[in-house]
Amino acid sequence: MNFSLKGRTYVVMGVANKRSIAWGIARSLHAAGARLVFTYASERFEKSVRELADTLEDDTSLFYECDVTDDDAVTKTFEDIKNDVGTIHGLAHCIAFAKKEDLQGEFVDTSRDGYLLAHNISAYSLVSVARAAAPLMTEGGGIVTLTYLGGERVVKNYNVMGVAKASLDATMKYLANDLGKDAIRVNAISAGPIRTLSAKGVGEFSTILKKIEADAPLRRTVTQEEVGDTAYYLLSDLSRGVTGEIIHVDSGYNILG
Ligand code: NDP
Ligand code: KAL
Repeated sequence: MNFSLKGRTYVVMGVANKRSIAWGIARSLHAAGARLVFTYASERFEKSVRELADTLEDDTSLFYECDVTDDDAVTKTFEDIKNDVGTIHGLAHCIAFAKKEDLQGEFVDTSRDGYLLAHNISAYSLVSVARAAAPLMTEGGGIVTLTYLGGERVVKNYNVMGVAKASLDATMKYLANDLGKDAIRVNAISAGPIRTLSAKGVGEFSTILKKIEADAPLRRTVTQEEVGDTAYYLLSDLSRGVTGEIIHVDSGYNILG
């Protein structure tokens, strides 16, 4: 069995900057020999994604704008990718968003608007992206999404995003069941807290990191590289018997009572 990704193409959605988990995934896939296709929400991040990709050795990456709240944009992005590269072998979905005011205080105060926005971008987007990407995975493939413990348990301040992650986790499993007959596997990585742009400005983030360092079985936080290598595992044939699974890359924190 050959676990190199040479000759394979993977779409990576959600690189904002060098701290993004998506960038950790991109580097692991690239190190394994994959060709990369990047998508970003708006022009605002295009330059930074292109500059990062430029740092990859022998870079042959492609770039597309794709706001996942827009069904036509999602459809067009994957049509363009099909025209430009043909077959793809997998996809990393590293996208989430909620309004700042819904990530503090009490969950009971979440507005209908805020609830729908968080679910639209953070959970439904996996459905629309999987539907658009599946026809390009003519040799089978893998889809990986990023989730967090706050979807399984109540975590202070995570609020509406926790409910959206619970929806994302179930979405991942239903997609795994639908797409399995086409040899497409769908899995999630539940990452421990990592300081990224999304985490910036989040109250008490440093306290959360300190708690992981004190209590997690490995007594340390995890890195983008560690999540990236697990994504490589899930997107390669190493995990060929695994689908509908949530792998925690969190120093073991989730096993604590
Ligand atoms: P980043 O801020 O680096 O990435 C978040 C990404 O979401 C951005 O690239 C942003 O795109 C994208 N995004 C937001 N709205 C849209 C949209 N409408 N269309 C397309 N893309 C959109 O943060 P992370 O790397 O931390 O987040 C990646 C994933 O990891 C998220 O699902 C997050 O919930 C999850 N996660 C993060 C953890 C952490 O501690 N950091 C822990 C567990 C899970 P753009 O930049 O182009 O706006
Ligand atoms: C318990 C934790 C800390 C509490 C809070 C909330 C974290 C929510 C994640 C969510 C994705 C953050 C946002 O949507 C931020 C957004 O309102 C403002 N930021 C932006 O618009 C930037 C510029 C762009 C790039 O961000 C996005 N997302 O588009 C959770 C911690 C311990 C773990 C984390 C951070 C989990 C997670 O899901 O990210």
